[in-house]
Amino acid sequence: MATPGSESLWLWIGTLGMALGTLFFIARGWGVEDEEQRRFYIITIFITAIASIAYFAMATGFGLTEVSVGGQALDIYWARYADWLFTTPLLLLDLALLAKATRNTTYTLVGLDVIMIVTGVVGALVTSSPALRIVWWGISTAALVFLLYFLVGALREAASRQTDSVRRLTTRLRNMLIVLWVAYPVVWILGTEGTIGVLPLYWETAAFMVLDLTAKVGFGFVLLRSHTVLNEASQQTGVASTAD
Ligand SMILES: *C/C=C(C)/C=C/C=C(C)/C=C/C1=C(C)CCCC1(C)C
Repeated sequence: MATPGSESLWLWIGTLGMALGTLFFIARGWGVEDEEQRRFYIITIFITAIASIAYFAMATGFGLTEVSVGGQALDIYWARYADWLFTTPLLLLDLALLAKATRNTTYTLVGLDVIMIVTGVVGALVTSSPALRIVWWGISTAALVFLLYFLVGALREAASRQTDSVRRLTTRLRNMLIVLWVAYPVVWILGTEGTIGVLPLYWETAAFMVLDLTAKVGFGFVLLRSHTVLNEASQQTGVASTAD
C-alpha cells in the first residue's frame, strides 16, 4: 500500500469539513418532528458522514494504491469511489424526493449513477494501456450525460406539481449539481487517473476536496436552509396522495 504524500493536507481538510458539516446537520435536524422533513436530514447527514469516514481513511493512508500503466506509476485513491458509490445516489435521492419524482425515475437515476461510478473505478485501476483508461472514462462520462439529461427532464416534469418556492429550491440545487458533477470527469482526466499528468496529485486532491465539500456540505446547506420550504415540499405529498 502506498502512503499519502503532501496531498494529505487536503484530505485532512476534507475530513474536518465533512465532519463539521455532519455535526451541523445533526444539530439543525435535532428538533425537527415532521417525518417528511426528517427524511431530508437523515439522507443528508449520511452523505457527509460517509464522506468524512472516507476522507479520514484516505488521510491516514487507507484506500490508496499504486498502479503501473505503461511504465508510469500512478497513485490512485480508490476509496473515493467507495464513498461516491453511496453518496452520489443519496444526493440524487434528496433531489428526487424534493421533486416528488416517480420511483421509476429515481431508480433510473440511481442506476445510471452506479454505472458511472463503477466504470469510473475500472478506468482508474485498469493497467493495460492509457488508451483503455480513457475508454472507461468515456463510458462513465456517457452515463453522466444520460443521468443529467434524465434529471433535467424529471425535474421539469415535476415542476408543475411544486409551489414556487419549492420549485426555486429544486432549480437551484439542480444547477449546483450539474455544474459541480460535470467538473469531476474534467479533474479526473487532467489528473493522475488520466495519465496525461496536467494536474499533479497534490492539486487533483485539492480540487476533488473542494468539489466534494461543495457538492455535499454546500448542497446540504442549501437544501436544509429553509424549514418553511421543506415544509411546503412535504405538504405537497399530502396533496398528491389524496389526488391519486
Ligand atoms: C460527493 C461526491 C460527488 C458529488 C461525486 C461525483 C462524482 C462524479 C460525477 C464522477 C464522475 C466521473 C466521470 C463522469 C468519469 C470519470 C470518473 C468519475 C467517477 C470521476
